[in-house]
Amino acid sequence: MNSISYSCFLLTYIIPSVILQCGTVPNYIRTENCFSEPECDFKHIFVSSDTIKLYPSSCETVCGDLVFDANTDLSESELTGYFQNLKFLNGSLRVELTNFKSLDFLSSLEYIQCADFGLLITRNSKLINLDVIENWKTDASCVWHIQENVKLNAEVLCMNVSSRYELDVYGNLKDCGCHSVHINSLSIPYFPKCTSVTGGLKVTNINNNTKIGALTFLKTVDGPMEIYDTLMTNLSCFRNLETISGGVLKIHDNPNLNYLNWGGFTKLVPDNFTVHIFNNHPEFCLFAWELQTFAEANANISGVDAKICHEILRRDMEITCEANSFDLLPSNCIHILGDVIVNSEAEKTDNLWKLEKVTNIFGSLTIEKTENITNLRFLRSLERIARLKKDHPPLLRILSNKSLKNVSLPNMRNAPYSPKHDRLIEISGNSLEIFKTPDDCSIFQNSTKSVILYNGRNCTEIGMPELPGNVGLSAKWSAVLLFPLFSFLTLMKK
Ligand SMILES: *[C@@H]1O[C@H](CO)[C@@H](O)[C@H](O)[C@H]1NC(C)=O
Ligand SMILES: *[C@@H]1O[C@H](CO)[C@@H](O)[C@H](O)[C@H]1NC(C)=O
Ligand SMILES: *[C@@H]1O[C@H](CO)[C@@H](O)[C@H](O)[C@H]1NC(C)=O
Ligand SMILES: *[C@@H]1O[C@H](CO)[C@@H](O)[C@H](O)[C@H]1NC(C)=O
Ligand SMILES: *[C@@H]1O[C@H](CO)[C@@H](O)[C@H](O)[C@H]1NC(C)=O
Ligand SMILES: *[C@@H]1O[C@H](CO)[C@@H](O)[C@H](O)[C@H]1NC(C)=O
Ligand SMILES: *[C@@H]1O[C@H](CO)[C@@H](O)[C@H](O)[C@H]1NC(C)=O
Ligand SMILES: *[C@@H]1O[C@H](CO)[C@@H](O)[C@H](O)[C@H]1NC(C)=O
Ligand SMILES: *[C@@H]1O[C@H](CO)[C@@H](O)[C@H](O)[C@H]1NC(C)=O
Ligand SMILES: *[C@@H]1O[C@H](CO)[C@@H](O)[C@H](O)[C@H]1NC(C)=O
Ligand SMILES: CC(=O)N[C@H]1CO[C@H](CO)[C@@H](O)[C@@H]1O
Repeated sequence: MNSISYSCFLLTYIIPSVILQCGTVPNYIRTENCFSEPECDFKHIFVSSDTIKLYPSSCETVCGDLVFDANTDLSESELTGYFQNLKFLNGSLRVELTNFKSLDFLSSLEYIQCADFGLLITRNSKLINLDVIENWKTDASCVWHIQENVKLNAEVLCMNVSSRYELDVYGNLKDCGCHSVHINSLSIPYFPKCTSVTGGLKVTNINNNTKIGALTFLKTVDGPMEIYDTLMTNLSCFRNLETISGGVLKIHDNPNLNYLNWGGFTKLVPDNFTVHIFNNHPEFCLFAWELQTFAEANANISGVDAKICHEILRRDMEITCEANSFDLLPSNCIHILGDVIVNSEAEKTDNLWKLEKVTNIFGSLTIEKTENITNLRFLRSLERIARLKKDHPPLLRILSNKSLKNVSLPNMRNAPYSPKHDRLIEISGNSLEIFKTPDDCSIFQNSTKSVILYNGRNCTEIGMPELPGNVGLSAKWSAVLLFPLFSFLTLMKK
């Protein structure tokens, strides 16, 4: 529902008669995709003893909107006769402020298109039975608003309908409880203090005065989680959240949102989790440990639009350093923000040991043109390399080293992790042979869960003769072309 029609509903709550002037209840306009006979149109929208005579009661498909409200001066049994043939309503349905006990007079209805002002059943003070709507279908985009029907127990309905349609249910005798929770500034006062939510959680239309304390009790969310169209500046209300197991996390269109700032947040499941974060505050940033959480879950972050926040001290007190020259790098870094380059200058400083405790690099790691390094023991604690930038060469590159022969990284648990999700490790142009057989390469590839690009070829191609059209071809050609040039230069020197 858009905000204009929303305010219209609010107005109608206060002064029911305003509905007649309310700009969002349209004059009858035949919806474009309504193809029934014109005699099956209902142009009057408001159902009452005056308009019902014009209702096409013999039609199975009716084009038009139906509103039952305080001015509907017909009983349920009177209405049954008129609506017994109605199967397809290509329009919207609103039932508000009526005295109906049930909507059984619409029991042959199967489909509501739900255009314009949606499906809304609110403030019907006598309504106790809505069984009939469990058989209804609507367009997938339709939100089912069922609110403030003080005698209605909507619990079963929540269970049955929520897997198929989005529900906005609150203020009834019983609501959805902790199942399929849809929170906005109107519904949050009714939200029980759930520690766990099933069937997904949506948070929307929260302004900066809304009291959202009830959300701080949440520890687990099972089902997709989405936070959008709010004015929140951070999501610290979710500071006790520990696990999201719905496969999807979407945070978008929150113009003031700068941070997630999710303290206890530790786990995303299952393995193929997808995270979307976009259209928030232009300076929106993730803390490195939040990116680490996504990396540990190997979540797909191709839809994440964010920077890394500059943080001084992590919540877990682990020391985070900015990438710097090896002379200036502190000696006790556990995490490094930025690109780390190990080359012959770095080698000369004799300070590579400063990397020995580093577990995470939030940036990239390049080991290139070193002279005397034979192995990567100085990276023995490294667990992962992760970054948020979308375009970049492989995050881990081992290029043109002279004495390097063993690239073992015993603690690397994640493939290089970025929105590209290509998991590439590039190992090229080193003087010594690093992988002698496809198996040597596969062992490294499997232990790092990555994809190895070794001198332009994949693991299985190692040792195979090069065929025209292979990936290795360009390497071969450049070798052929460079070799005479190289010998020429060496000759010149002589
Ligand atoms: C009613 O709407 C549905 C979905 O938009 C469409 O498939 C169907 O053809 C429409 N029926 C009529 C009679 O226009
Ligand atoms: C709704 O749920 C009840 C109880 O679980 C079940 O008996 C009923 O068949 C369900 N209705 C639909 C339409 O799924
Ligand atoms: C709410 O947010 C708006 C900006 O979106 C801001 O102008 C206003 O001062 C904020 N109000 C409060 C109470 O923080
Ligand atoms: C997070 O937002 C709350 C209001 O929801 C505010 O009181 C708090 O100061 C904010 N914290 C940060 C770190 O911005
Ligand atoms: C990935 O997610 C889809 C649903 O989005 C699910 O059907 C599938 O089983 C999941 N695959 C794995 C390997 O977890
Ligand atoms: C990641 O998610 C996007 C959709 O957001 C999808 O297009 C892409 O294929 C996914 N990538 C992987 C590796 O699953
Ligand atoms: C490599 O070792 C040689 C011989 O010990 C030394 O001359 C050279 O400076 C070293 N290179 C680097 C980059 O440390
Ligand atoms: C490489 O070094 C690791 C220990 O750092 C060792 O376990 C492994 O056997 C070495 N690999 C080769 C091929 O020498
Ligand atoms: C690497 O993993 C693949 C797939 O899981 C497996 O088929 C292969 O045997 C493994 N290779 C080695 C050398 O462990
Ligand atoms: C390796 O490359 C060859 C040739 O490009 C290709 O046929 C093969 O499927 C690749 N293997 C893997 C594991 O990607
Ligand atoms: C610093 C150094 O010696 N780098 C060498 C590393 O290996 C490549 C390829 O064998 C050489 O071209 C570099 O000169």
